[in-house]
Amino acid sequence: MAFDLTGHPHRRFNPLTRQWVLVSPHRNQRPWLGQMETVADDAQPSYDPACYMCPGNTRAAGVRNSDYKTTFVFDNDFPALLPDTPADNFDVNALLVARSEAGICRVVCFSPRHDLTIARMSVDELRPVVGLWAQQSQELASHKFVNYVQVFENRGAMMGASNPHPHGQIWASASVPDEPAKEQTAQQGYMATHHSCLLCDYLKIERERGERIIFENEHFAVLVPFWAVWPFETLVVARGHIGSLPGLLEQQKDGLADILKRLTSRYDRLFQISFPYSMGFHQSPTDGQAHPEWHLHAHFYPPLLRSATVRKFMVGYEMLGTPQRDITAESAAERLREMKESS
Ligand code: H2U
Ligand code: ZN
Repeated sequence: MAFDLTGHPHRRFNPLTRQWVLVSPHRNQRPWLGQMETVADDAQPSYDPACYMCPGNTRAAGVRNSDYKTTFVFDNDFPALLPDTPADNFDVNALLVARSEAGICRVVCFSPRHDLTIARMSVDELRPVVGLWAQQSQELASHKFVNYVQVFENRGAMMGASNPHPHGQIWASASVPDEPAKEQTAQQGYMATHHSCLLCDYLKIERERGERIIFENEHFAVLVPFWAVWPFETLVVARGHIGSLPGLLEQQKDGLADILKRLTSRYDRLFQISFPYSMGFHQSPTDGQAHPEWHLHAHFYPPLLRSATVRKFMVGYEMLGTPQRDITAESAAERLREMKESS
């Protein structure tokens, strides 16, 4: 009996984090065969006087938002990191180890409209969001103590977003957080061995094979990575070897805005709801070193599995062993490829 990726349980390797995922395709739980209940989309007003992100409203700290027309950025009033944290270490026998962490946390409103989402915004409206992410990444990196800028969005109550107003966050920190740190080690290791970029080479293979590519434009490609853990996880990869958001040319920023709109509108169609996810960009650290190994990309991690209400839980074996999935990356990609995009 020959080993077959579509029929036999197997482990797949994530070369970016050097971790494994267990795939059980023999269970063949094609998620679209499950019950398809639709959930009432709680329609939002275009302006909510009680929202701390709407233009002109007052936030928890008593500060008033400007009457912004496109995007708006502010320092998080309840920041997880503080810029003036003194640098120090704590170490008891290498067993009780702590390091102080300085940082800056900001909130980015994508639109003055309370009722929009990335999927419902136009590409023209998304373009300033991409521009702001790049500008903020650059500005935050200019603070001497900042070595990494993490741009992300928690979308939907299921992912813990505190407010439906379209927004994301940016945390700039003195340390490179664990996920990009793992990816950095892997990208450096790959470049040292192969004398080429891990994600450039990976994207080339995926474009040749086609089975996990969802769609692409001139500047970015969207695929379900071979090693995806979340059922409809996707990877947005820059087609050129670009290390960071500030490194994007203007037409590449246009390309990214187009990709974001198209991907999220496909997601919304999948289970006919405003699709929840956590997404974020991984980019080069800002530690003053050259990082030729870094290749800009975004991860979308949506929790839903089978319908608007049936989510994947990372429990049991995944907490104690390794992450596991039934539906293969290839069938998730096929499903997302079938979805229509909205304009
Ligand atoms: P999330 O929805 O992704 O949790 O982000 C909202 C952030 O907004 C959250 O980190 C901040 C919270 O601290 N916030 C303010 O900065 N000001 C407020 O008035 C309320 C919430
Ligand atoms: Zn609002």
